[in-house]
Amino acid sequence: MKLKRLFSALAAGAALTALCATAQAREYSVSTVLSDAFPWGQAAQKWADLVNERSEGRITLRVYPNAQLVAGDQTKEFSAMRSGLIDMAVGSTINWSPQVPELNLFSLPFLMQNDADLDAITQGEGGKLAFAAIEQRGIVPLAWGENGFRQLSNSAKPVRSPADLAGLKIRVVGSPLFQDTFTALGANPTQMSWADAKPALTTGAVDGQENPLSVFDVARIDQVGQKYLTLWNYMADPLIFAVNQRVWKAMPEADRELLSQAARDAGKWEIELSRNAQAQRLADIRERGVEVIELSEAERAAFVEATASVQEKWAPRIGDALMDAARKAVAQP
Ligand code: X2X
Repeated sequence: MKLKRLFSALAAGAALTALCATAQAREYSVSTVLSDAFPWGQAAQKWADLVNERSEGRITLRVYPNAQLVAGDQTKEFSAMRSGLIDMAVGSTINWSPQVPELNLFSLPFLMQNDADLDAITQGEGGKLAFAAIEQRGIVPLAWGENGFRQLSNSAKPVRSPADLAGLKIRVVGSPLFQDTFTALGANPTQMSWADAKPALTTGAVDGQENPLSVFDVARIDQVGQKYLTLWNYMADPLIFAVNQRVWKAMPEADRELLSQAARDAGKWEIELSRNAQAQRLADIRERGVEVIELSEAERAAFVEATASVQEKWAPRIGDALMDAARKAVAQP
């Protein structure tokens, strides 16, 4: 009799545990622009995998690539996350800058020259200020990843100077700063989403585009007539792992910590992965017959000079504190 009671108590206990587990099991949406064929999508998937593993299946992050949760309009991702339409995202500073002007910092032409400059900003005071700006707008930023230094390609000719860009139609992201940069360079910038970019290159509606080597490589941009690739490291867009504030507040503290640590681990993993692949990607791109143009110091300086007005115009929108922190960071030897 006693034993029977014990068994039924145990059974009830097990049922209760199962119920709690189901009650606690949660799924969240994560938006990205690029799929897991690219480092960007892999960053989000890594985050999802780590969270799933560390929560023993209790928390599922479901990744929705190709900006599909905002019908392909990547510059709406931040607003959609803020309104709660999207729970989380791994997003580019470029795409969020229409809503978070401070993030234009990373799009300033020729502010950063290399990975060390980028890290000095994101890992220092600049990174803290950028995260504070995001937080102020109702989103909780957790960690950095990266899309990478953006290089310029076109179908017409080797571009070595601003004069070579004269009149070339260049697809740029739907962020006003890019319009200014390419106008200052004498090109003819056309804003469109990534979803529209490849078709526009295919038909020749535009002559060129700018994206990191990983994107050029994986999306096979060489196959849509982009024969010339200028390595100019004119800017880099970091990725940010982030969560809607209400979703965040509703989570138990332990889950927040789990999610946040997993984001930092996934970001670190993706940054390494992305950087380590650079040399091979460039070799593959050359192998496919793309002419790669490397600039001398003097050639690069001409681009820097031509775009100086863009930094001047945008610095006030980014804010003095962030501009100062970034300028100090890149001045470090
Ligand atoms: O649209 C682009 O060029 C891309 C994929 O790099 C971004 O989303 C910033």
